[in-house]
Amino acid sequence: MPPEGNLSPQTTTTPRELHNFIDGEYRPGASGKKFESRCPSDNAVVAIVDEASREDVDQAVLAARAALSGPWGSMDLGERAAILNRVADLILERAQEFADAEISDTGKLIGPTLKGEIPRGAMQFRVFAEMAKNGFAMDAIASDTPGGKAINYPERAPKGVVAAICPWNLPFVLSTWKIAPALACGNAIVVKPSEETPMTATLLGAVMNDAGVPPGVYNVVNGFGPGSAGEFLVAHPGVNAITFTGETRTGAAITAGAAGGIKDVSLELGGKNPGVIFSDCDFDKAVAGTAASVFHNCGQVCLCTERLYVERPIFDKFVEALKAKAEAPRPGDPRDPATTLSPLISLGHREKVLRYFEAARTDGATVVAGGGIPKTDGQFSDGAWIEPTIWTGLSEDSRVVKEEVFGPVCHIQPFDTEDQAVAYANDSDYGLAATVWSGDAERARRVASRIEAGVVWVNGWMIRELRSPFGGFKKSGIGREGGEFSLDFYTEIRNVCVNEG
Ligand code: NAD
Ligand code: 6OD
Repeated sequence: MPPEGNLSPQTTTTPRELHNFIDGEYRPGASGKKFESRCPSDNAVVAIVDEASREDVDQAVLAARAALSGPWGSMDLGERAAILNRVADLILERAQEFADAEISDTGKLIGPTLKGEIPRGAMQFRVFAEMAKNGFAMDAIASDTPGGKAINYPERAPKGVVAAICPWNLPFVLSTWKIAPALACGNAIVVKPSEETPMTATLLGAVMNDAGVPPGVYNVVNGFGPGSAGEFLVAHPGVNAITFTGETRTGAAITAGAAGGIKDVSLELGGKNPGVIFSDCDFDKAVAGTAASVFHNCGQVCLCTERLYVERPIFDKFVEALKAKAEAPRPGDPRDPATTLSPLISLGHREKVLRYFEAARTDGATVVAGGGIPKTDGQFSDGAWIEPTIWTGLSEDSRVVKEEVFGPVCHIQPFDTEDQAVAYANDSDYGLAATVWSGDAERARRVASRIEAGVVWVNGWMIRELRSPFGGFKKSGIGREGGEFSLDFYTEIRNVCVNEG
């Protein structure tokens, strides 16, 4: 088996052996417990992973704490920025390896993985290297109070040891989203990848070493949530802050686990994102953009649209056009550029999605497209495939309209007035993302400003600037990350008040 710091191209017959990455080295787990990771396109075992015990997590956190008082803690910001830029360079040099690892874990399509997600992970390090290079200076505040004249100098200090608990849907993009700002701000980090997708975070350990990141600054512990690495990390007294992306109910459990230690928590949680399509939209662009927003990555992006509201005059035409888009993608080998459908993350997740298919039928949905499992041949017949699925005819309180499915699905509802569309869009416990499609720029902006969501796209989807704020309203999360918006979470602010009286 190849060592995890140098992943050769995957063959499904030779699973990789993955250790935890602690204090700059790959270490076997202390308990000897292991778990399997499978590729969902054919259900083959692709990795045998050491499950981190409480002792392993303790070692990782202690290594991170020790690193804070080593060279990393006192490093010049320009030098830290240079190291982060080297991390980016090395990811790009090894992009094929990272893409191969990500595909093995997720069954994602080669094109968007190699050309999109891996370079985007590298770009996170560039963005935060640039910010570190410029310093994190804040404006001084002069004051003249009855207590005396003074100048206040707010300054940023690292938070300490950050725990990053990551999901499986965009493993590299969403873990680097946390790792890059944490390191740029001078913290040390312990990453807990999803048990479904341990590879890219593990491989990144070797890149960190090669780039000159001191041992202990970047650590990876593999395992599950409750009773495993996730829970041990959240409870560890040496962790100062927890950044989490995943399901809303997991976010609630993590917040409860962190409360006793008064640890800061940043939560990027679930969504049930609406798309509002007015009759005056550019029809073809709205259909293409909406299809991408529903079906991309098999619907497994927190920003995917699952509720569509279409103005009545174009409702039937829109439903027909989206049906054609739903029926086009084809399953197959994710490494073949001709494959256009990727699988769900696991057979277990497919069971959950199939239960929603059943719930939609029970509630009386019209199944416009999909609703089942696509035909696949040979080795791929064991994969976690699902048909892109469209429903109409449900009431707004049906389960598939209310709950996040996290698959390539949507329900389409007609609307008659702008107020009704906004009311539909906001009638959700979640508030992560939304789209508005209209040729009337003023109306589109007006509607966008009334939608309760952390990001509202007008006439587009997934145009995501890494320096823009990201996070959710309501049960979609707490806090904002992205560019400067990450700084308040990854740093403590100290105010130095100089008396000039
Ligand atoms: P999940 O909540 O099941 O798991 C996420 C991570 O939390 C995993 O690493 C898991 O092992 C860990 N975990 C689970 N229980 C834990 C516990 N009690 N203590 C500590 N760690 C625990 O989420 P998932 O299934 O991996 O991802 C899909 C979900 O993530 C969807 O709901 C999706 O909307 C959401 N998501 C949100 C965003 C966002 O930015 N808002 C982005 C991507 C995914
Ligand atoms: O900004 C991005 O690149 C991106 N893919 C964000 C997705 C977030 C939630 O899954």
